[in-house]
Amino acid sequence: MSRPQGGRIQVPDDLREILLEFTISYLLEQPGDVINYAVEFFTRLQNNRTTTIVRGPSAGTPDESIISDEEEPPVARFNNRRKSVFAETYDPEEDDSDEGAPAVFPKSDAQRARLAEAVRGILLFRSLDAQQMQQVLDAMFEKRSVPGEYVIRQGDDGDNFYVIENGVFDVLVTGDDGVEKAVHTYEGSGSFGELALMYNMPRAASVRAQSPGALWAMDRHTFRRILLKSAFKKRKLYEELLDKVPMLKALQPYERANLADALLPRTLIDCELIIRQGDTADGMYFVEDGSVSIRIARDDGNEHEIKRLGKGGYFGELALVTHKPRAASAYAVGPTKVAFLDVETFERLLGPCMEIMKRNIDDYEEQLVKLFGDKSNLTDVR
Ligand code: 1OR
Ligand code: 1OR
Repeated sequence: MSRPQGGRIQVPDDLREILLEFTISYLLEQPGDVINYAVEFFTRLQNNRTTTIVRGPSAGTPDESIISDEEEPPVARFNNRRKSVFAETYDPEEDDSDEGAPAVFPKSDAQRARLAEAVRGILLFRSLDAQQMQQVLDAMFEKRSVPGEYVIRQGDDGDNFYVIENGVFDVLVTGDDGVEKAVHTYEGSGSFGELALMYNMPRAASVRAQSPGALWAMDRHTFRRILLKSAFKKRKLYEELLDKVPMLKALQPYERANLADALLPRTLIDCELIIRQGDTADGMYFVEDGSVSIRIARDDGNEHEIKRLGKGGYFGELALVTHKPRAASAYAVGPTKVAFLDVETFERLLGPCMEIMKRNIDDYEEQLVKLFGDKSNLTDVR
């Protein structure tokens, strides 16, 4: 803080920004104890500032081995939406959106079939039970778009949540410099428009049709009544876990939120088999609690532990990257909780982490040689 000659205290921009960030984070999460939350928040901020991924002796140039993450925000933060966060914040516990009759838009069998196809794979719908899913399908209505049409404009209030039936849609963000930039493109599937409805904030981005398109929309009220609690809970539940996985720092906060929607919890008992060496892969896992033993079968048939993973560790990615059978088996050590990510979502969401994963796989090979002298009697990981 500087004190210029006139005696007026100037608040540095950094300080203003950090305190604003902290306040927003506190208001969004409503954790109760301010001091404890502040300690946790600023520790996280400090850790995030210089996130490094330390590699083994096989590391290439120093530049390659350090992933600096100075831009990593300490909490999920979506563009310039924080300007209005004070106006309204979301507290799912005090959510009053349960009131009123749910909207029902009657549909023909053909429409139902098209809608069912469009919502398949929508991550936000994963935690719904059958009855909720039915309500969602009843409440959705069709909307067509023409090329160049803005379905959503950044800064507007949120009206609907959209599921894509077909068509190509660009996501555009106008930065502080006033320039509109494409940050993402949906090609014929997916959903958008949930952020403004979940967090009660202005639209974080614009969404513009690139081609003629067919959308299914759900109004704000229905979204909040049926989807909000489950989606919000899940994002919050997994936010902490995903924060602990260094590789995922390569994702933007928005992408991590999508990842949280996609994860499926699995509870395991001591010694339970999670992955069997040689099997075909259907997904990968993150360790939420407890530990996991990775074991490789030797020529004599005996299994040998090569690695133990704790909270924040991940496994089962190798077969997804190499498209080969599982290279090892994985077992729970004590009661353990893992989060499963299916292969389709892995391919869709973890593209930005691919380089880091591949580098870590290089390290597997190094370790392998150290452990066994050479890797000639084991399958090459590539
Ligand atoms: P919304 O209600 O804010 C715009 O309206 C929608 O665009 C938003 O919800 C999301 O559903 C969708 N950042 C923010 N919103 C995005 C993004 C995004 N991508 C799609 N939407 N980013 C792109 C990440 C690949 C981050 C840009 C910095
Ligand atoms: P997966 O899909 O092959 C088994 O299923 C998982 O165990 C694998 O993905 C990896 O996540 C993990 N070093 C460390 N982890 C390994 C190794 C490994 N093999 C498999 N996993 N290796 C080096 C030994 C110290 C073995 C390389 C073949």
